[in-house]
Amino acid sequence: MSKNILVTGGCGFIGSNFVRFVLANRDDVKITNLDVLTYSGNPENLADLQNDSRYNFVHGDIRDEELLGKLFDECDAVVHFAAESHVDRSILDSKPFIESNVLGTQILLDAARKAWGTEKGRFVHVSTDEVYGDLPLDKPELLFTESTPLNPHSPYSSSKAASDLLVMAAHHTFGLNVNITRCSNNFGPYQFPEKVIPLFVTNLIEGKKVPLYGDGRNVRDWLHVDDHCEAILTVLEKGINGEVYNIGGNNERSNLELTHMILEVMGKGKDMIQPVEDRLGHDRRYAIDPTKIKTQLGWQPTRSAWPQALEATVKWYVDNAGWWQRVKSGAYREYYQKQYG
Ligand code: NAD
Ligand code: TDX
Repeated sequence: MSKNILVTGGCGFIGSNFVRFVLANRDDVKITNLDVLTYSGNPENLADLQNDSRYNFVHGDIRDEELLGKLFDECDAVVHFAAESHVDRSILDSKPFIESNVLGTQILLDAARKAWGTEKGRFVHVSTDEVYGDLPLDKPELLFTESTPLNPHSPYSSSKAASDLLVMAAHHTFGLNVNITRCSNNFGPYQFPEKVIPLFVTNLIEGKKVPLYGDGRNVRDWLHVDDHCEAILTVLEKGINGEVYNIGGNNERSNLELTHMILEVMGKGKDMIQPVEDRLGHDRRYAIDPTKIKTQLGWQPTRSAWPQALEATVKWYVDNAGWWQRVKSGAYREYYQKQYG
């Protein structure tokens, strides 16, 4: 097991849950969290670890080669979350996506290679199911497997697919020890309230309507963030060098079904739905086949069953209003204005 893990993007939604998950479940691990703190990076997400001697925060960019040189000397694995992560923002302005997701990943790979060569280290790249493109609604038997061709549609997913290819290039060309994980949509605590679940829940708490894109029939495959974190830790500990692992919980829901469930949990009526213009190039359906990670590495999702897991997540946002109110009052306001008018 790796003892000194460099986590990139650990102040974001999944990264912060991962840091907390690993420190709670492994006694002998130290984590350095490298995060530049973009709009979605929030050190408050890990405020409870401030005094934990096994946790160290470094405020910096994955594109800072000099800084990376020092950090890689002191770690034996990297789990790479840092990225621009929101599809709608990539449609408004794709440049930051290319800079962090593509260039940033390459700079990180180069630093890993220089520090570790082919003998040491592990590089786990956290990617997404969106790199496979989308699936039709009328063929429910079709799922994304690891051999589904990459066919990304948005600037976000294209930048993630580019980073996946660069990771495999570092493996084939330089022998870097790598894994790629491709997970479906996550939900849980500390998700930035631009993503659909925290956006809808916090809007409803504030008495606002929820903006549902298009006909609401688009389907997403939902997994609790802690199940994702456990899967990444499993890949870090047991993954075979050079392999890709899909992660998902076979939990497909249309956006309309999701919205109705949130409204029901929160005791609100369907009149709170505000149909809005569809997302440009809106992917119809994502659905992951997680057979490989289940059968080869023994991972199972245990925290994602609906409606309980969704109810618990809604409750977290109700109980932690201070957290998202501080987030929503910042730079996020400007973006919301641009996106939804
Ligand atoms: P997020 O936007 O909440 O967090 C991203 C974090 O990365 C932030 O803390 C940000 O400050 C940091 N960051 C961005 N650019 C950086 C840079 N140049 N240098 C250092 N830090 C930087 O995103 P998330 O939802 O937690 O997603 C994390 C990763 O998981 C992403 O790579 C994303 O593609 C992937 N993923 C997300 C989901 C999902 O449902 N959210 C599903 C599958 C995969
Ligand atoms: O206001 C909204 N209204 C709406 O109907 C928003 C923000 C979203 N939606 C729809 C669009 C999608 O079909 O809800 C669905 C989920 O949207 P997002 O939360 O933006 O997630 P998605 O675009 O599916 O991408 C997410 O999952 C894969 C993450 O943001 C990515 O980082 C991850 O790779």
